Amino acid sequence: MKFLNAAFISLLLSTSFLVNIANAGLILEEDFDPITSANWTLSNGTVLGNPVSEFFELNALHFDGNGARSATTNAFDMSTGGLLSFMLKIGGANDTATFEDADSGEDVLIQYAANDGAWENLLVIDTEELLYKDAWGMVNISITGLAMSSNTKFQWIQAKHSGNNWDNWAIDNVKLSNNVDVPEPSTLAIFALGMMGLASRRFKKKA
Ligand SMILES: [Ca+2]
Ligand SMILES: [Ca+2]
Ligand SMILES: [Ca+2]
Ligand SMILES: [Ca+2]
Repeated sequence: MKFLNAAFISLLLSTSFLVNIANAGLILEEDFDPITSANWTLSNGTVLGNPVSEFFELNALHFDGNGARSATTNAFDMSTGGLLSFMLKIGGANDTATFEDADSGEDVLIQYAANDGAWENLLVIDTEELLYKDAWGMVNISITGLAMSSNTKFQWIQAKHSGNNWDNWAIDNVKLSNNVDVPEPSTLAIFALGMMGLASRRFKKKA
């Protein structure tokens, strides 16, 4: 009976180990429904939601107002590299109250800062880019090279625009993952067998 308990516990341990590995890659997930404020430092970005029918899914982080418009994440360990993905829409010829046509030269920059260094561009998105003009499109950015630090922050920023109510854009469904070394199944099996062996030895000693 005791041995069965020990075996069961080691099985539980190895199962939870498996679950941890499966989730280890995703380190930031934000759908703004509602926003997790602790994830962000915002400047002239507002979370708007239904009934803004032009949004991708319920609420989105919408950029408006005077001054540089930006959203900055916390720092993450990106030393193994990874992937940043999000949905983006930029005001175009449709010219609505929520998405006024952003003009040429009013680029949206996605940047990183490694180990508290200077902000560097990961991607510059021209506001005339067809993929995101008046329509939601997905952006995928591989985190490689100098962005791979143990302390990397990310930000979205539009420094140039015509001020309050002009030249709008929004983001939704931000996901950041880092690459993890996933142990091979054989390693896991050996680990589980080892746990069972230890448990049975402990039982035998007691008996
Ligand atoms: Ca959303
Ligand atoms: Ca404009
Ligand atoms: Ca435009
Ligand atoms: Ca403008």
